[in-house]
Amino acid sequence: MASPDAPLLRALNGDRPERTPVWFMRQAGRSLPEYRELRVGTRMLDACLTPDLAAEITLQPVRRHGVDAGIFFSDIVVPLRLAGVEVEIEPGRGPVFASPVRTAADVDRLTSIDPDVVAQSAGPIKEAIRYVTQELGDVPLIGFAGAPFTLAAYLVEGGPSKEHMRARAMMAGDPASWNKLAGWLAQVSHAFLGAQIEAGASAVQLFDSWAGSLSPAAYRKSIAPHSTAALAGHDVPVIHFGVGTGPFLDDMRLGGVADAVGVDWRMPLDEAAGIVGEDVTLQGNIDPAMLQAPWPTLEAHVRDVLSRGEAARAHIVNLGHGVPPETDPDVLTRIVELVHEAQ
Ligand code: 1CP
Repeated sequence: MASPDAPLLRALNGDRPERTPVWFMRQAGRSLPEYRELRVGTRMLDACLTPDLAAEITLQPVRRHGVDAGIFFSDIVVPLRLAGVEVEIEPGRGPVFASPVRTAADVDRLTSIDPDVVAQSAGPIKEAIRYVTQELGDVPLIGFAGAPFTLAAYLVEGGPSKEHMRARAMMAGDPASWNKLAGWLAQVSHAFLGAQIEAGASAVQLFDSWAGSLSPAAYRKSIAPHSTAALAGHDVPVIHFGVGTGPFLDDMRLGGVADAVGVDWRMPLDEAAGIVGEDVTLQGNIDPAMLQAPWPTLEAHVRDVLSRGEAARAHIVNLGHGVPPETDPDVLTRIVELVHEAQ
């Protein structure tokens, strides 16, 4: 069991531990050679649902970098697979659905699946998490889920897209179908988070990676209530993350449901702190592009992030988005050392 004194949990609670906590979105997988070796011959979603593989991949970056949290190795579309939706993750591309959900009839068909199925079929995930949390000892495990909009962005399109036009078009043109779809996705993500918490996750992160494609008005009206529902009643701290959410950053607090808000690399943390106020922790926001810069440039950037983070009630260091696959893992280890040593 993670200790309540773990720096990550203290920071989520609004404290400033002696050591600033640091972890990296997408630390599990991709940039690690030991990950690529383990994954040979296993499809991504099969790896997610094989307990010993998922557990080992979750632990790899914690051992290697000494980060302050593990993030469970899985994917935002795993609960959809558990619900029986036909989805694969194509290498180099991302989630692809056999049948995009575009019309009112498509939405009716999908949402007739009982979201309780997710909880009932979450056995492999819970098994992996029970093992991981035992191995992690004092270090907290972060569980996660996709927010309804980011999941819908894939489902409606049928795969990855740039501006998520079809999901936004459904929202604008057929709000009844949109609310039905987003409401169902909220229940699916809620069940996925519940399974992870039940098995031992100490905190959760809701990824609304693509929320930045929305206007503040659309976010407030058509998204925030569903994201709030995905988190309702879970009694562990919540981190809420999106890319490009500067124009509605205060809404990302979800009226106080989020204990921490993730900030991407575009907005300095002191500016973000001025917007969200003193009731929320900030997470971020090293520019992933900086990981390619010479160390003195990167070091100065990390120190700047740390110093601007002092404007928030508490700060969890992370990247502004996920670790790019081509990242040299030693650079991540060096950042962890720097953050832990910095006063
Ligand atoms: O074969 C592979 O290695 C596939 C690459 C991969 C990996 C390692 C995918 C496909 N997903 C994952 C794991 C994953 N996905 C994690 C693991 C834990 C960790 O963070 O280390 C997490 C938290 C996710 C969440 C996820 N999946 C998000 C939100 C986070 C983010 O980066 O914004 C999103 C948008 C997805 C969809 C997805 N899955 C995979 C890819 C390549 C994508 C993005 C596709 C796109 O660009 O639209």
